[in-house]
Amino acid sequence: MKLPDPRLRLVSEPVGPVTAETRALAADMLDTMYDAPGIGLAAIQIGIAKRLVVIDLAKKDEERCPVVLVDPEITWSSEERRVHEEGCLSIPEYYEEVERPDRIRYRYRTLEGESVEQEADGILATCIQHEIDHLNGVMFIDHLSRLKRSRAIKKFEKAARREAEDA
Ligand code: K2U
Ligand code: ZN
Repeated sequence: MKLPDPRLRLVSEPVGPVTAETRALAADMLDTMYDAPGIGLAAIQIGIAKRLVVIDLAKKDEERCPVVLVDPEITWSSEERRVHEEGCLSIPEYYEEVERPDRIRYRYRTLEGESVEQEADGILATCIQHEIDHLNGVMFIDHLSRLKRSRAIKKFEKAARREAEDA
């Protein structure tokens, strides 16, 4: 789903116990993510308001390394913050610098149902924070200055209107 679709602002429901349906959804999300291509995807971006995230930082010529995060949450974030250019599959062709905590600790359940807590930094920390934002209806443009954010939203509302006229 693309901006300005209001469903992107939903707070997603916890997945709870992993079922075959959860695994099927994770597989769909990974297909969508690899097609985009992207390095992360939250279920809401394909219209399912569930707290499920898929990530794969592997470059296109590297061995794929998909990670599925069920009901992920950030349990700690560093004082140090870092700026990273971010994009979003729901806000195509729009990239801006976003400042976020440089290192985080996060907890999630795997598709096998085990609970894991890990630390992340660099692009992985950026991506996990970006995806967990999606689960809470927050998008990276919400971290920008009001001026930049309003410019981005106007740009997408114009594009959405143009599409409606062409349709
Ligand atoms: O949630 C999404 O829209 C997927 C993003 C995740 C992401 C955004 C910013 C920084 C890291 C990850 C897509 O992967 S956007 C495409 C992309 C690919 C590589 C690096 C940055 C953005
Ligand atoms: Zn995004």
